[in-house]
Amino acid sequence: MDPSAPTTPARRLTAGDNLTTIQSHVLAVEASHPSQAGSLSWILSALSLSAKVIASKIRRARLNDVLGSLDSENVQGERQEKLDVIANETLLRCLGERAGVAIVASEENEEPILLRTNTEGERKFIVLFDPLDGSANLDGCGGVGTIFSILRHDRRAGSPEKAVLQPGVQQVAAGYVLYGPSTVFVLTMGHGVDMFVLDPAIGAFLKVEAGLKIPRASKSYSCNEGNRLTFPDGYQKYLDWAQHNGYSSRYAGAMVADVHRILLKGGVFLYPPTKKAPAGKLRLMYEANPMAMIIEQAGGKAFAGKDRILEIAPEDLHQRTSVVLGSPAEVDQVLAHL
Ligand code: P6P
Repeated sequence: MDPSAPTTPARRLTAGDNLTTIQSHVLAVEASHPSQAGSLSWILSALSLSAKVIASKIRRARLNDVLGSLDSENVQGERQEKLDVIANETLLRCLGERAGVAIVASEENEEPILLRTNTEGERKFIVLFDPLDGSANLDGCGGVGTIFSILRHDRRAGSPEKAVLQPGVQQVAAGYVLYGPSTVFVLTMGHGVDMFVLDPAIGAFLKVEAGLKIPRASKSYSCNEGNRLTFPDGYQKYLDWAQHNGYSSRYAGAMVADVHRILLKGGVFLYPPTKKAPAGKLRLMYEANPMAMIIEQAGGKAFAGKDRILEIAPEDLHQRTSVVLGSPAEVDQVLAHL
């Protein structure tokens, strides 16, 4: 026997060795759905790269003095955090280098940005995103996230402003990144919901959950009760009912953190109309629609009042909506009071 031979046999990879990255997952999905073949993998790779860069910036923000807000406001009239701008620029740069992206649209930019036009028959996409959702939580080291929505680009739609205005049912993929105790990437390509966690040791997102399903029911609701007195009556009646029926309340103040908890544990997230935001606060195109696709793909429901969010016909890139989403039984309870 060769004396230089290892004394113990190389450990064989077992099924427990998790080596499914986002890239290999996306290629597998595209292989089993030829209609999507070869189109999304480069775009999702750009989103994965952006998430790693943003996660790195967030984790060292206080050390590198990039916490805190700027004197500027975004198109929403909201104070911008330094990391809002950094996250936005990271996504614009990573997506801008992908030939499959025709248009990008961001919460931080007034207008959509036309990157390239598609030739006849060529498949290109529109990527909309909220680069750093819940960024007001950063100073307190709370959960923040990136939310994205991917639509097909139909060059016959005319201007970028018109091309982006598609209902949520037209999304070909959607998801979010939660920068929490770990960095979690949750993705749907229309065939279920899968979850990946960043392994910083190798710099890859590895699949940890496949085909996530939201619990059918759970006695937990999530809303900013500081606005309760300005909610329409039906929502106030629901909160009375929930509190008389032993429901718990959890609210992180960042949609990604609240929705992720509900996706895994069940419950219902509500952002009703308020006096300050009579149409609701959350943005339809790059917050409500992607989250609604994720929740519905996981077996949940997502409504704006009595309307299914994914069927709302958008009129403006930055239009707002109310949101009730989560476990089907819990969403039904809210709707029954409206
Ligand atoms: P409020 C963050 O600003 C955000 O857009 C969502 O992430 C979050 O769910 C909501 O607004 C929080 O709003 O009024 O409760 O602070």
